Amino acid sequence: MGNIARFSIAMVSGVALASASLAFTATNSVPDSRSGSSTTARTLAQLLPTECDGMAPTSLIIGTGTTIDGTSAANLMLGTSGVNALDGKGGNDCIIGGDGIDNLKGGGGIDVCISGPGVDTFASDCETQIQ
Ligand SMILES: [Ca+2]
Repeated sequence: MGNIARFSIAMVSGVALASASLAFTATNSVPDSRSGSSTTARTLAQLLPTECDGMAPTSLIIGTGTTIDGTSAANLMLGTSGVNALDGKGGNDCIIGGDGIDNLKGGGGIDVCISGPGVDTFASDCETQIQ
């Protein structure tokens, strides 16, 4: 067999391999990663810190100003990074001051008040006080 014949066989084999490879990759598909998005719903109870385990908040109150008031319902309340006066009002509340020098008041119900960085003050109606 001459060099030209060997070269021709090698070329035909190479083209056949390349075609098979393209056909294989054309049938593969990569699913969307869904990176950056999530559609899994969370309950408020799942957002509670461990200090508030067993509580059943029905509303989430995220503070935006200095004074943050709860409702008569069981609240999960989050202070801001600044100074806050948080009042859970009625219901069994989980109150988190966050940063800043906060004043935490539980109101009615059995409340858990959690300080953050900074020296916070607790009213006596915070049944559980965590500095
Ligand atoms: Ca705060």
